[in-house]
Amino acid sequence: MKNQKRRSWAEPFKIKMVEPLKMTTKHQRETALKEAGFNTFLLRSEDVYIDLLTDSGTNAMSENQWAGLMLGDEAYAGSRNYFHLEDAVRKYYGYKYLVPTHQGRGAEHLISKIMIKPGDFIPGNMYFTTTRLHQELAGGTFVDVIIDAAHNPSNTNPFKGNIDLQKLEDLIKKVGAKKIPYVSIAGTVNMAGGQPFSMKNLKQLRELTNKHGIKIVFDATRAIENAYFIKTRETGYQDKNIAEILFEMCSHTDGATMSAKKDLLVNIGGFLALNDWDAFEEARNLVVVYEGLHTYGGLAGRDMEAMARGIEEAVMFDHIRARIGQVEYVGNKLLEEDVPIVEPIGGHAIFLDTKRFFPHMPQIEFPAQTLAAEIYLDSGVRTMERGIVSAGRNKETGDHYYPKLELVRLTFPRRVYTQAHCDVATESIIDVYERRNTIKGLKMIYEPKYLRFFQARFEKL
Ligand code: P61
Repeated sequence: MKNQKRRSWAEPFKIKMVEPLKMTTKHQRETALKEAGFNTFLLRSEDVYIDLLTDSGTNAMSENQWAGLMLGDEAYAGSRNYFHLEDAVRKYYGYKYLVPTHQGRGAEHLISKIMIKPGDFIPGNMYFTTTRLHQELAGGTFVDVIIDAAHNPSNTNPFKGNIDLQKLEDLIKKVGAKKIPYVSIAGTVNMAGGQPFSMKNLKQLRELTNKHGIKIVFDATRAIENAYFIKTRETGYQDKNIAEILFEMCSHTDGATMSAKKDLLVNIGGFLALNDWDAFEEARNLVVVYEGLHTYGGLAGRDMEAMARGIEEAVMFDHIRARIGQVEYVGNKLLEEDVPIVEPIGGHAIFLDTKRFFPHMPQIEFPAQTLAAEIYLDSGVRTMERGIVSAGRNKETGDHYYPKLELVRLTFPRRVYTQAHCDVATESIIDVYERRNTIKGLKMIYEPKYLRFFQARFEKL
């Protein structure tokens, strides 16, 4: 004990209200899993013990956010909560104009419709499922320009979310800048394992895109987590606070799409933020068609209030350090037991590397889907597939994409689970790892057309 390193943080909150969890037997979980077609998205949440499916909308709000709900101004037009949110977005993200949306994909839909013409190309630092689909539905083609290291789970580059500027230049040469309306850059790249980009890389990207008149649209969903990594890993940023780094990041971009269900500590909400008046005018008009009036965008006034208050809390250093610290805690425990995970440990989740976990299983037997099902069966812990099922099919050839990364994501909702929950989840994964050679893969028996991973069904081989 004496020699043990002192832990430098604990959760900067205490618990005021609790939500009971149901414990299930293995037999109950077997039945639930079969009914769900071996897809963790199709489980009833009541049958889940520790829910690490996602950090999206699953966060615990603070007393200040809950108090804010009571101040919801539910006017159809001109709600005061909209103006509060607009002020907060201007202050912390720095964009001039705000269009609220019901969640992130609502903003992706609008920006794709406004900026992409059929035949365009949209380079980005790895695909995200909903982002790419909206780009494709608008007639565009996504092009992955993330650095190669991001596709290698064992590469420990601290900024695996960086854009490979050479790949981008090559694309510009090949298709011409006119066919590239914008570069789509995401903070702590989700599909790469929650990996950040550096400020240096973003600045270089800005220089290159300025040269060619190409815009940058920032997926700011987890921008604050990215800012934490810049502060802790990038030279020159140690003495800046999270809010300053966030503001600087946004200042190098032209606009942002936001799923507020992550960084911003709310259960629902999102926005599109822009600097260009013309694009804003169009977004403000289109939002009326798809989401709701431009001063609520599909949200209740109270949701916008909770979001505005969430921004203030999300940039607090103690909060973000504890949030990412919890993820690191789990990752380090798994590494101690030699369980293969994506390194460095990312911001919102631990990603199990199933190519190393199940070296005997071909990708077409859905190793990550199999592992997510197996973990649920073992302990009632729910995780998510991020591999071949999530990647979907090539829209031209109709064949599966075979992504290099075949991962299971253990995603940590903010301010929800204790260290003991983390220990239970970790122990379950270690147990499954110990009997990994006895586990058989799956076959897909139902495949929906869009975002198939949400609703696909499987059977045991
Ligand atoms: C998640 F399995 N993420 O990580 P919306 N950009 C980014 C996201 O992470 C994101 C959205 C845009 C989710 C929910 C989810 O394939 C899936 O508010 C970086 O969810 O519309 C969402 O924001 C979209 C899970 C989404 C998935 C798509 O769990």
